[in-house]
Amino acid sequence: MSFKKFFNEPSEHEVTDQKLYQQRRSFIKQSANMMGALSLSSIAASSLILPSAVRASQSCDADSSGKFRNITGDKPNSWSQITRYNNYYEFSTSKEAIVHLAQELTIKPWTITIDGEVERTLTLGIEDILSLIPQEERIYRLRCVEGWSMVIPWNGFSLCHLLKRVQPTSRAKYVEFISLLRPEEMIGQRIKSLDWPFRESLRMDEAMHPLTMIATGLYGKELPKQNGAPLRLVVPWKYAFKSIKAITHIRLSEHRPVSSWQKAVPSEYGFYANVNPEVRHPRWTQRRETRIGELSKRRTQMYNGYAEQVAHLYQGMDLEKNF
Ligand SMILES: Nc1nc2c(c(=O)[nH]1)N[C@H]1C(S)=C(S)[C@@H](COP(=O)(O)O)O[C@H]1N2
Ligand SMILES: [Mo]
Repeated sequence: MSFKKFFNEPSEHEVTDQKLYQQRRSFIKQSANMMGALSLSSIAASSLILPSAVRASQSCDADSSGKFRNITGDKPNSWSQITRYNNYYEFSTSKEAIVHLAQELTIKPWTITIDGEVERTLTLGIEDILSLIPQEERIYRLRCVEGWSMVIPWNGFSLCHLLKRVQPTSRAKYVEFISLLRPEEMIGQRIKSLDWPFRESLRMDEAMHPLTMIATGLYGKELPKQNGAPLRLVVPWKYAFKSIKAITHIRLSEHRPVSSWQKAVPSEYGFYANVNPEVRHPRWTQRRETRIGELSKRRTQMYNGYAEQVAHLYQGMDLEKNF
């Protein structure tokens, strides 16, 4: 099956916004040319056969073009604030050291495999992903569990645009993300600060929510290595440790996976990790936060300011228990 057929088939009836559709057409034209030169050998031939329709519950129909550009109206932090103060235990536990140590990482070539409870296992190169899914800018809050926050202008796309392409089975209830394991380049992996590789997971409906994003860029430039290049997850209503960097593997499963921080300290890090000023971390309150670059503290908002978009996902749940 041709590359063109592969990417056109599902988009034609799923994309409702005419402009985005046109944009995508020209994207596909461009990338089809480009792909002629590029090798598709990394993609298993069987994975190229896509179903003509995707079940409604799993489709990415909430077309998000422009809708989530900056729903909180925040002013972004500077490039230097965002790229010089990072958490990335694969390199170091020191936030200021990451910018230097992460430059050792080789990010080309890079492939990502999506498997588990799917009809079609898919292995894609980062170039394939960039050319098949239109990228948009979204300014999102990032709230670390330690009490600091930033506002970050990401470039990327809703994760659901990628997930719908593997056609999740009816047993797919969770989505697990696994980071790169490469201790030769990731010197923090030579010590057991965590059980490597780093893992995170979401419930299926959280993963399919259009706010949930795969970031591939920052401020319109390539994503810096310290921020998770070439691709990382961004879930703006959850504490930032859920936003896993340097993803190489996505696995859909029936049973709830255990994520790295949950495994390391289950009493402090729950599966949900939704930003919630009412539920304290065992060692500190979550009521306030320090926006990097500001002197006085801000009040932390429920779901990090995204309650209108995501509160319905947790209706009826005891948030003290499901922290
Ligand atoms: N693979 C991986 N992803 C990770 C982490 C990590 O240690 N390893 N740290 C998390 C934490 S605790 C935070 S606060 C954010 C920081 O993202 P930033 O450096 O882009 O601001 O990345 C998250 N993603
Ligand atoms: Mo964090």
